[in-house]
Amino acid sequence: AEVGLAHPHESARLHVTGEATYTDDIPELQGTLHAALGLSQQAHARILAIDLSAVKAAPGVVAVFTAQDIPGANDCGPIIHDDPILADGLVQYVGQPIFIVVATGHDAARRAARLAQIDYAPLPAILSPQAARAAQSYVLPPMRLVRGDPARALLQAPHSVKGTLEVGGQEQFYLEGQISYAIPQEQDGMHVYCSTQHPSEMQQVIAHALGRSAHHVLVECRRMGGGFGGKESQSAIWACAAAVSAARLQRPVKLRPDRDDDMQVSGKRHGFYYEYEVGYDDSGRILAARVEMVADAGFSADLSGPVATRAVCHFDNAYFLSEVDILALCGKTNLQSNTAFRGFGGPQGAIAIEYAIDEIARNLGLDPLTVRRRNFYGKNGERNITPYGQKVTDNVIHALVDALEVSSDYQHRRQQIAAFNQASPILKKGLALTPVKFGISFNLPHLNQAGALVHVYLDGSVLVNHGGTEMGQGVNTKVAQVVAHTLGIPLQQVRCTAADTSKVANTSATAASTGSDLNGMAAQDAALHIRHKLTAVAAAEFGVDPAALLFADGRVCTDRHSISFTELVKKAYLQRAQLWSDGFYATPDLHWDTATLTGHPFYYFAYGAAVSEVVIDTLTGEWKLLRVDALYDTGESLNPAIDIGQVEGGFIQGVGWLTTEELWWNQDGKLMTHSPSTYKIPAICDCPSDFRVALFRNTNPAATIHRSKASGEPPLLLAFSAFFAIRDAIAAVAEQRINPPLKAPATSEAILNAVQAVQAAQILRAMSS
Ligand code: MTE
Ligand code: LUZ
Ligand code: MOS
Repeated sequence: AEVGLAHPHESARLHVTGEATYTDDIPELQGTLHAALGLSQQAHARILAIDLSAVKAAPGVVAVFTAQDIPGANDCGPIIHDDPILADGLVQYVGQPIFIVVATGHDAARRAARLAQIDYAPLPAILSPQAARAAQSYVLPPMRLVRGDPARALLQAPHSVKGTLEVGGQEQFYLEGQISYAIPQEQDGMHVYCSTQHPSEMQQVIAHALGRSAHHVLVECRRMGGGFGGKESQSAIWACAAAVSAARLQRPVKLRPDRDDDMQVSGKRHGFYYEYEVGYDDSGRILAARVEMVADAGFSADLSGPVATRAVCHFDNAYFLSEVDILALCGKTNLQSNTAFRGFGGPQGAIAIEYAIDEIARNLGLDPLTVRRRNFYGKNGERNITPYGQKVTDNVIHALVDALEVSSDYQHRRQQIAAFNQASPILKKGLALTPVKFGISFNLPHLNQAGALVHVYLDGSVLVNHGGTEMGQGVNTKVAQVVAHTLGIPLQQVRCTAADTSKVANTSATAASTGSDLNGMAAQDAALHIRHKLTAVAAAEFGVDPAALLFADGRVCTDRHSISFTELVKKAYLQRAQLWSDGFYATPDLHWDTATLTGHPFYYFAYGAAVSEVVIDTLTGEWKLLRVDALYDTGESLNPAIDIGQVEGGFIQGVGWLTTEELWWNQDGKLMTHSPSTYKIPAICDCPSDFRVALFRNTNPAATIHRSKASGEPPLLLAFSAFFAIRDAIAAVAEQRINPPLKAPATSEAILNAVQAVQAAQILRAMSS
């Protein structure tokens, strides 16, 4: 049995020795040229004139291309076609590419790109989701989901909380930046090595930009040094620019932006602004909820539609909301076009209800864990319909949270922290347990499909190609385990190759945490076809019923016969049996009505919970994460080592989003935090020294690959516990129950502001009483 074992990642050795080949490590062909992009210096302006003479005259420059030089369509948008490759007459954000410069060397191209003289006529710029809402500036129509009579229920509720919340965006900060290397082939062919989560879409947009057919374009990706959603659609601009240059010059062209350009050009997680109102009873049970969420979509639609849909479908998180009114708006701003980032709107949807629940608990003087529990989806088939109409039939949140409460020693530590805070005027500790329920499947049903190709060679070795891309998350390891298991051979006998559009066609992005679910199933399907052929050969050979055959440990046996897998393969070949096969999978039972925002968008839910303990310094706003206990539901894990890594990584990435990672644009709309010197992702010193991650033992009632569950995105939401632990610590500065007005990211500055706001509110209350 190769599935369920903690095998190391197939590239683990290569990652740590530095031998793993990323796109930039592919040996360059002779004659390779290097491109850089010339970027807009204005947030919103008409381009009056472009003078590129100094760029063209710069040392090493071979060519300069503008929008007019694109042979096909000047468009690389994933769904709505409002994303030009190069700005044509109008710029819509600081950093928008206007021209491509191609030179003999990487540095020469970068230096030359700075020399353009561009005359702009500035237009008014919208730089925040609130400003977009005020101006009614949207990239897509509003989405609204209403169930019951929330307005009446809000009026009738004995209590309510009402407020606003701001949650910032997040840069994906993949360690390997965006990169494409385009190599022209004979007869209009174009081979593009691209660091992308979505080779098929890159193939399509490149063909479109070149005015050629998809069969002319081959996109290949062996691995990414991280994607995190940032290479789902946002790899397109680089892929198209490299391919257009290569096609025009008939020479290989590589485009590898430096980090500053990467961050200025590409979209990030959507920041959100919320207005919420939640009615509740004396026990803390929610009676009605209303929220208006404004996403900062940036200048174009990109994936904002599905992101907003996922936000709508995750506002409930783990809670039953009977009367609810959710309005999601995609604000059009003059900023980078925001895009996929781990969680894909789910974290932004769920944090709003958690924020309100935290306030309800404080208002009632209850432990937030008590209020959370009172609102969970029902255990026994009651209170189990989501606002979008899908029934929650696999709920494990009660058992999971009960287990975590005990294993984390929650109640005892709650008392210890209260005692600590009593005795400590400056340092305050906080504790929070937060749950996660996350829907697994692309919320657009048709994307939930995958293909695979499995070859068995005559020496018994197996080569697998599938529609997924490897970004460090371990999809190749898991898929290889599935194939090895199906054929009953050791994992070392199976190898996965690079994602390649010429092997599996029309793949979906490796996204929505579905990579192993979908491609594991497709590869299993292919391997089963081959196993059936081998079964027929062995059954005839042994003169037994095919059902009596067992494939295990590299052999095919009955209780009286045995042949090695490799011997059997040779026999099958001599009998002219097909020893390779394709495989396909489409997730069953999914439907979604975009008009009413209802249906059955998710095949199943993944659950988890985490407890974080923090200490803050109320004089400086500095803080530290002291201990984290996380429990995550991976069903029958395909690979517990990889899944624990996903939980740890997702958690810490979520902590970065909610604490240190602050995107900051100046008043002209220029992103000033465009490198690691100013944009602070978590480092090892930000990780809790006591970090306990466990997998919740469980089986997936949905018929997923070996009853496993996805682990890519949902653990990011476990970081809510760190944010609410900080809020808990801030609240401890006041004797009364005051809700700290904490925004995300809760930087030290934001923490200090909230501490002072609570102190001021306390003084006011003392004066008025
Ligand atoms: N883990 C690593 N190491 N690197 C990544 O880029 N991306 C995340 C998650 N885990 C990512 C990662 C995101 S956004 C998604 S959608 C899933 O992995 C995609 O892979 P999967 O569907 O195979 O889990
Ligand atoms: N839906 C989703 C999507 O849930 N996750 C995604 O990554 C995605 N990407 C494109 C379109 N819909
Ligand atoms: Mo992940 S945001 O779905 O690439």
